[in-house]
Amino acid sequence: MDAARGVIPGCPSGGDLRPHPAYDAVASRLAATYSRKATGGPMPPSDPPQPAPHPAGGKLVPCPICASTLNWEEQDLYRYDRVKGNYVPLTIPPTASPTQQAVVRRTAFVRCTDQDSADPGAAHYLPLAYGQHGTPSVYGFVGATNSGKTHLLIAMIAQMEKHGLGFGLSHQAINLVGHQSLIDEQVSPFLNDSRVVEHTRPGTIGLVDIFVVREGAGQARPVALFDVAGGDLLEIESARRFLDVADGLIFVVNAAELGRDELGDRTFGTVLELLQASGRLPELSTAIVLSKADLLRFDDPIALWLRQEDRVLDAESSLRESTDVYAYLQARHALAWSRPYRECRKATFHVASATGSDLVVDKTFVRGVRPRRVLNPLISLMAMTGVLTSPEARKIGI
Ligand SMILES: Nc1nc2c(ncn2[C@@H]2O[C@H](COP(=O)(O)OP(=O)(O)O)[C@@H](O)[C@H]2O)c(=O)[nH]1
Ligand SMILES: [Mg+2]
Ligand SMILES: [Zn+2]
Repeated sequence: MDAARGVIPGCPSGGDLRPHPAYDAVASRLAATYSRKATGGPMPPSDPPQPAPHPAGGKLVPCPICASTLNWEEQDLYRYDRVKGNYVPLTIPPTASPTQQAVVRRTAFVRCTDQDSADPGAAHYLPLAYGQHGTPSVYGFVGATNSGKTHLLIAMIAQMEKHGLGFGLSHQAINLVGHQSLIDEQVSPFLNDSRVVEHTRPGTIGLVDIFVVREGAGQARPVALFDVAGGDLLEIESARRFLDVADGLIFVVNAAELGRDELGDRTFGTVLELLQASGRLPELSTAIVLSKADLLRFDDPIALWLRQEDRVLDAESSLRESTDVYAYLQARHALAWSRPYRECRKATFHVASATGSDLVVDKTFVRGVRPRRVLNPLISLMAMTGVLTSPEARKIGI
């Protein structure tokens, strides 16, 4: 093996649990996690949390876009008018039958006025279903521009659409209009025609899609996925507001950047410092994803993990993968990239490739697109943030 490429001689991988310094670090954190659990410390509650009831009745739901609190039962309803390309007030005729009302309400939106915007008319719209289930979970992707956030997110949605989440989990998109255009304009060209996904507009924190996820016959929980543009996060007010409502973050480590800068990705530091300042770090869970791992396909143990199954919820395998990725980052002098693991409440490390290959000609991946292991980070994050509540899910995260 080639030490110059950062391959770890004898690095533990797969089923081979040989002692490695990194194991001490992760194993002691795991032990602490278990003892916290045993002593009733701050672990996920046994029942999914419920949205706060409003003192005067109704249900309070934080808006994932601007962090203001909405009383869900008092909202006027809107619908998206395709012809006008805008949202218009929705009136349900009083003569409509309960079934007709339910059908109309499935595509209804509530309006949230952007209090902090300079434009007094600025507003955004959330699907009515967002506030009608258990407490929503809000996840965002963090990483420098070009780290692979958008491709990872689109590959996740593609795999969810194609294969589902697996092991008895069901999911359903709740912003039907937005979901369909996401599929038509981004997911399908990426998966079917191997097209490169367009860059996120700089300076935006974009809500990409919202699903409700249900474990067996359990309560449905909304999960909102945000693509956070990299770069000058400190400059973007919406980034700060987003961090006030986020429950989980997917930190994207760009495999192509390892070894170039020992200080790691500045975006990670910026986000962690903002969270530190607002006192939110101890509440947050994180999945740290070594993305574009196809570029490391000659490096054990990354190649080995890249070949493993996706859509797996297995605490032991998750710990082994976390340990291997941590050890790999250490060997590549890239431990700065593992900072979210040191500072957040719970973390997992993952190996993933959104595209499966790297050669791009004329905005097309010429060897085709084959996402590898993109859903495990999302599944782990759902486990760590209490969306999944099975005994195995509760053991995920170090
Ligand atoms: N080899 C490889 N390249 C990727 C992968 N994902 C993204 N890329 C490349 O990295 C570039 C930036 O990805 P993008 O998702 O736009 O990054 P973002 O700025 O963090 O959203 C893309 O144009 C792709 O060419 C991957 O899984 N493997
Ligand atoms: Mg992007
Ligand atoms: Zn809002």
